[in-house]
Amino acid sequence: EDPEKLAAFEARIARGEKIEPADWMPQLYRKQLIRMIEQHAHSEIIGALPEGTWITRAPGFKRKLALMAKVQDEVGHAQLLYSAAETLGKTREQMIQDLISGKSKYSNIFNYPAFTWADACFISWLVDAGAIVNQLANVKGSYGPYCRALDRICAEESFHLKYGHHCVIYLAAGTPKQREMFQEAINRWWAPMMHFFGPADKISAHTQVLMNWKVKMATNDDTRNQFLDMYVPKIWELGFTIPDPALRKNTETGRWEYTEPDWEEFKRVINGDGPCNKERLEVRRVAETRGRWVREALRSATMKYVEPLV
Ligand code: FAQ
Repeated sequence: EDPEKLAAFEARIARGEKIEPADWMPQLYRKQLIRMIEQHAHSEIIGALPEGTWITRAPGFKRKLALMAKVQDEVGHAQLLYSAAETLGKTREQMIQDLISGKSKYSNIFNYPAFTWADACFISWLVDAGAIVNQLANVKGSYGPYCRALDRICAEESFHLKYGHHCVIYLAAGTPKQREMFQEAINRWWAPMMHFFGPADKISAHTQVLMNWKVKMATNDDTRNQFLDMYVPKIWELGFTIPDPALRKNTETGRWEYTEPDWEEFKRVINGDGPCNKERLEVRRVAETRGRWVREALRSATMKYVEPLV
């Protein structure tokens, strides 16, 4: 890599300038961004599945409508993110191929089943909350197309968060059975939620390089801590418990203490061996196969339309 170009690139980042697709960038910056944005896009598309199965079973017409709009938004976020990743030179077709072949990763948390309506509520409130903590930090990052996509995503996610919170408050203020359902959802989802922010800083592979180039604006432990800071008090306020006896805020350090998450389980799940990985990818494979004729028809319709004009 040309040291002068690299120094000029890093100086731009230090000044807080955005890097745009046609600008010079180190190969590693491009590679890391493709990896991260692509995984983020896949997470949105796979993330639509556990909640998506609840659209027809959501309690009441208004909840069905709201959930349908939310799921549609998540798929829209994937489209924005695939477009941002494409500016770096990887085609959307290749990204989809890498998703369905299992080569690319996506968020651990969507490999768990949403058994009950309360699980869907946990996702809408707390998984969205976790996603927002991460995205609000990275919106100030260095790559223009990713930041602009995140900006729009955050605006939409803030509605999802309100919707999710509303659903949870309803359960919390409901019958003992409804409260029990949400408590069970917390018990099931807490471990994956702790994993969601990524491995502990001391074992995270990419944090340092991503933070040097302002792609990632906070470490995994910092975003996890921020999430705990904002949401644990809200969960406790509603009278629910969190299945970690060691969870407490250390008032001296200002940091949360918790039982070390099981990173072996995390690794298994992100490498394809979680409770729902096969099922999630199968849904995407079927969609890809069933949608092929639509893509082909569109391509040939465009050709026919364009040809007479040339
Ligand atoms: N799941 O070195 P690090 C959402 C992998 S969007 C799976 O710490 P990094 C919206 C990582 O890729 C949720 N894999 O990695 C929604 C790497 O593997 P590799 C997604 C994970 O990149 C809500 C290895 O572990 N958000 O939820 C995870 O510095 C509700 C080493 O890890 C984003 O993607 C994980 N949780 O930090 C939708 C935001 N964590 O590639 C529907 C953008 C780590 O070497 C319903 N991404 N890995 O094979 C990021 O901010 C970062 O990529 C992190 C990971 C923080 C996720």
